[in-house]
Amino acid sequence: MSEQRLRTITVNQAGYSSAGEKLALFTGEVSRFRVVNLQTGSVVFTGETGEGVEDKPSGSRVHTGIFSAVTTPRQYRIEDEDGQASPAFVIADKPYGDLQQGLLKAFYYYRCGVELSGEYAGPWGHEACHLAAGTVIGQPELKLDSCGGWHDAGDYGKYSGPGAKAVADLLLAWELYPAAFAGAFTLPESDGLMPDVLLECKVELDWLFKMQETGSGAVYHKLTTQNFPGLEVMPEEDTAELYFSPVSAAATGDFAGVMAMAARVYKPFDEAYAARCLEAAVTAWNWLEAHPEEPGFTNPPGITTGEYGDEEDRDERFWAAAELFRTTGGEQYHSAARELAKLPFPKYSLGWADMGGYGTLAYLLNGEAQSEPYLYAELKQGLLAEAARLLRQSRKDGYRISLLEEDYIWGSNMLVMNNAMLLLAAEHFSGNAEYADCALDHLHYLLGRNVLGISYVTGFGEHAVMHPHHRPSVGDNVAEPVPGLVSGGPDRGLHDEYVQEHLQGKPAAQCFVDHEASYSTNEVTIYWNSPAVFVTARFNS
Ligand code: G3I
Ligand code: 9MR
Ligand code: ZN
Ligand code: CA
Repeated sequence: MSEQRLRTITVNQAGYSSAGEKLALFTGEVSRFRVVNLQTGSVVFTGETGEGVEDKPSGSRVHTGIFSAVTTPRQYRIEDEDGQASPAFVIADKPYGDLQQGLLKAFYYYRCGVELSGEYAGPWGHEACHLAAGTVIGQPELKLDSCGGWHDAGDYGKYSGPGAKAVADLLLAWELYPAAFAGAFTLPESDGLMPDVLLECKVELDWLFKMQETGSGAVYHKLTTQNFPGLEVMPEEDTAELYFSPVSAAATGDFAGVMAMAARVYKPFDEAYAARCLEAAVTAWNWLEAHPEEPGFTNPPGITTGEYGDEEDRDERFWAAAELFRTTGGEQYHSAARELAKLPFPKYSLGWADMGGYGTLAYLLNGEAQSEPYLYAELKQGLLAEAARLLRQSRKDGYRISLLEEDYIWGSNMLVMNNAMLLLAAEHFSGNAEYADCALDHLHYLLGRNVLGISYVTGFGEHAVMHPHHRPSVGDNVAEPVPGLVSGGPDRGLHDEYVQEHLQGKPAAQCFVDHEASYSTNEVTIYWNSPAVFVTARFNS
């Protein structure tokens, strides 16, 4: 692999909208720059970068180059007087249509249990995988159908809670920005009736039904082989025995939350399906009610795949109650949500372990009229205060995002997109356009306006991630990785051997390497893609 080089002129490689503000970010000294029309070679704009700010997370001095005056839809590049050049980018009326489509199509590529082929998969096809029944741990005689859903990530495990987060982001995107999902028919199931985003989520929901324990209503935490397969193993070659790990309260709460949401969203399209989702949500909820104190999940002996441990399940319970209340109006769910809301857990967080933010969004989106006014006001005020904090942090940051140095953890790009989602939720409830502008700055970061000048979305951008820790991309003999995948991004904790060897002493935002061995910085997952779909949909609606 070539030595990682810092690109000094960074842009959103997926482009900028004609009407919007346009900023490139430069590291190094103040300089003059020019915007060049790629087709004609002519200089369409010249300018000078601003004073610059010291940026702690990236360990660099960052200067702003404004070129908002360029509005003609074309392809461009920015150059400076030292012969440095930015990656190419477009200016277009709607630059992010293909990006949203690609980020959503990624879920098709994550599908398990079906062959991916032909016009839908392009060169990235593979045979049907993981078709065997799984063994329930603790009940060796019990074999259950486990087929379907999405692989979690670069590995082939399937995990209930992370799957629920991914579906929740996509369904929220559909609920808030339906116009952004009009007119795309790119899946084998596309019928012009149900939008692709709902068809794709149905794949995961259909699998989630299989994760609910018959009788109890509780939900198995995960379904995986005992160990991760080798990095070059294609999905259909991964034939080791599959195991259902024990049920957990976190998985059961997430399941109830997402099924209650699905019951509402699918109702106009398929009443019977919606009814099935609601029934599943209610049985899961009833189990939670009967099991108020449950231990957090830990991997059972012999299982070494992703643990997704979560010691705190009040957030998942809160989400379930709020979502069931929003969907059914049932007073028992409202009072449960009100009681849970009194407890101290994060209410504005959208992470796979901290799902309280989904409960808050469900309660607020249900409307003030249906609410307990004091709780509604408190949650709304809290959400806006959190967004204001993110806005303040972004304004101090050289790359204009809300992450502090300590936020560059495993999957930092999820925080980038989750924070952008929260800012957009604040825009929704306040009408304040500053929150949307700040969210867009987060998208610019993801697509290349970061200290490494790399687009963290495969297939999107001239300098995009090429070597994700993603088994199909490693094993398929196709040079280009599967497109539309969001890489985890910088992790200052240096959690794998490759980065431990190569990145010692780097500033937080540079603790990333585009190498397939780096699972802690360059893996991909469904729940890093899903908030990116939400954010992109906002700017396509
Ligand atoms: O929350 C703490 C924070 O308080 C602390 O300051 C920070 C310091 O490092 O750590 C934070 O915890 C991190 C946690 O993620 C937060 O989400 C841990 O260090 C970090 O190790 C942990 O990483 C998780 C990783 O699995 C290892 O368990 C990632 O979130 C999670 O996305 C990732 O998930 C894996 C699955 O296990 C297997 N499939 C692939 C998937 C993606 O890599
Ligand atoms: O490939 C695995 C990846 O999908 C996981 O996210 C990661 C963390 O749990 O683990 C990876 O597997 C590595 C294992 O943990 C340690 N040995 C090297 C494996 C990667 O090839
Ligand atoms: Zn599979
Ligand atoms: Ca939790």
